[in-house]
Amino acid sequence: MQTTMVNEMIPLAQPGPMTDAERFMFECFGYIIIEDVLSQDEVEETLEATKRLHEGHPKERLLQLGKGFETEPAIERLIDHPAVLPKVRALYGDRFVLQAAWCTVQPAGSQSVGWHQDGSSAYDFKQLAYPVPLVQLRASYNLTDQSELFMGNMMMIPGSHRSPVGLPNELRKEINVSPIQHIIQCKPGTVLLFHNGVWHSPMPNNRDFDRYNMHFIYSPPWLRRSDRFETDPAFLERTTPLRRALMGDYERPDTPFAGGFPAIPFEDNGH
Ligand SMILES: O=C(O)CCC(=O)C(=O)O
Repeated sequence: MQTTMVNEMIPLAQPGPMTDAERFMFECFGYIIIEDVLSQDEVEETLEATKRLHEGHPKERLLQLGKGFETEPAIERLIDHPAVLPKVRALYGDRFVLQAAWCTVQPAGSQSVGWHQDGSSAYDFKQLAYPVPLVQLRASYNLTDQSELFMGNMMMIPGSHRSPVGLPNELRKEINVSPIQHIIQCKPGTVLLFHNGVWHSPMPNNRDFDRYNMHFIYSPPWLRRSDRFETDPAFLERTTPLRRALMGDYERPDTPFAGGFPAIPFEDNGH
């Protein structure tokens, strides 16, 4: 190879509010990476919770289980994590909901390579507009070591959320699809925040331990939730006002002039 580049182009961001430079990176790449969001103790506690959720479920291929926050406090705490939520708010403004929370395992010695953009196969988000709008913003918490290749790492194609053409069909089950792809190598406790339009895939997990990621997907309030029809009333009753609002269980979400959408009680909103 004759061409070289001086840096590895990792879109690193700091925990907390989105800086202008981070916003620029997000808009260019479609994703940013926030390191050290969870301490080792928090990673362990969350990992235990995710393993409990998957108990009794088959461990053959990638499996995603929703709404674990209803029963697992360690998962619930991540819904409005201060390292991440301000960035979600920077991208959406003050009205958004948790559309889904997927607790995802890529079992030891398994692979589910499949490059895709997030969205709905029933009505593809690409049909809405070009470039595909931000309607599912995913905060993906890595709970197991993914610092080397073939640990179930997320693979991403930076900037692909702006591509008017899709990744060719014949490449979608391949690991290496483009010289511009990135493979995220990161420690547990790192968060990847990405736009639904970015082409991505899990890398195979060739290790002898299961890979767990906890994905939180934030959306505009009118997008139908995908991990639940409604939130458990007992959870709504006992959780915090902010988390309750983020569940989006509005009584009449479709009243005119946004009347059905009560303001989300962010701390700095005077609530
Ligand atoms: O957890 C993973 O490895 C990938 C999940 C994913 O790509 C998705 O749910 O769209």
